[in-house]
Amino acid sequence: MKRFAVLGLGAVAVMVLAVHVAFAQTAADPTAAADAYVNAPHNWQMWFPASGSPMMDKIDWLMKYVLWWMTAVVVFVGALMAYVMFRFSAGRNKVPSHVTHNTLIEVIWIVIPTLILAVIIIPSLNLIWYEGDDSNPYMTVTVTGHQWYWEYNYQSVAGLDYTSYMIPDDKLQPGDIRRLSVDHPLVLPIGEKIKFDITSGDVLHGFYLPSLGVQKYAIPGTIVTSWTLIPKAGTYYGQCNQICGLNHDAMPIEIKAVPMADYLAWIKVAQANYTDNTVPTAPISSPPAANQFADAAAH
Ligand SMILES: [Cu+2]
Repeated sequence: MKRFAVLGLGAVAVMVLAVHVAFAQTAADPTAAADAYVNAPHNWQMWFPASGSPMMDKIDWLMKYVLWWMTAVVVFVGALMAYVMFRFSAGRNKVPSHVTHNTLIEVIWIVIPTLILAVIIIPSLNLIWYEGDDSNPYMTVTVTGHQWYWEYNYQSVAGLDYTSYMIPDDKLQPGDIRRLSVDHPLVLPIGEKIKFDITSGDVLHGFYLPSLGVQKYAIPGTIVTSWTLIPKAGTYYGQCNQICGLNHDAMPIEIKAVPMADYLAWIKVAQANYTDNTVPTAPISSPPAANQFADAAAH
């Protein structure tokens, strides 16, 4: 009997410990939900990355739509040229025609391309307007490019302004992605419109999020806006795509998109941990030169 009691107590203790560990983990990392889906480039990838936003859905659609029109035009013009080269070659067409005008055919070759341009320009303009409509966002983040890291300032959360550095190769942890993972990712709630005020603290940078369809210059002294809406919890990556100096390749963008409750929980953690992180005294990245030469030596 005594033995059973001891076993029972032991089982309860194990359960309590398990629950405690589970809660401790959730409490420690409110962005854990973003680990379930990782939208990152992979080897031999073709086409665009998997879409992570309605804007990217529309870009993807327009690209394929225009590609079909282009294919039709290339096939038609190619076939016409092949026919003309065969049928009217010097050997087969000894006495060339002197006809230089044909009103009907000239009207056709102006009207048809005009119609093709019209059916392309209408969805193109719609997409441009859609992309430019950053009205009524749930929140706005000021994104500042620096040589060579990003700074995220949450306008709706007083004091929440932190820097985001790439994790150097020698500090990668299991689960990190080389050259894409960062120390402090940009955390956003899913299903809400997020506006970006994009600027730079020094030179031109590029705020480029391929899977979300966002690509804007970060220009010193001015603010360029964009926006996104991420329906699915996950981790999304981007990179600076404007040559901005020695460590241009070392300023990736990592976004953790999590449910609203997790986002609100993360804000509390971030406010406690990220205070006064604007000017890092000891950035996690290796010094530029060492980082760069380490890379060169690895090849
Ligand atoms: Cu840059």
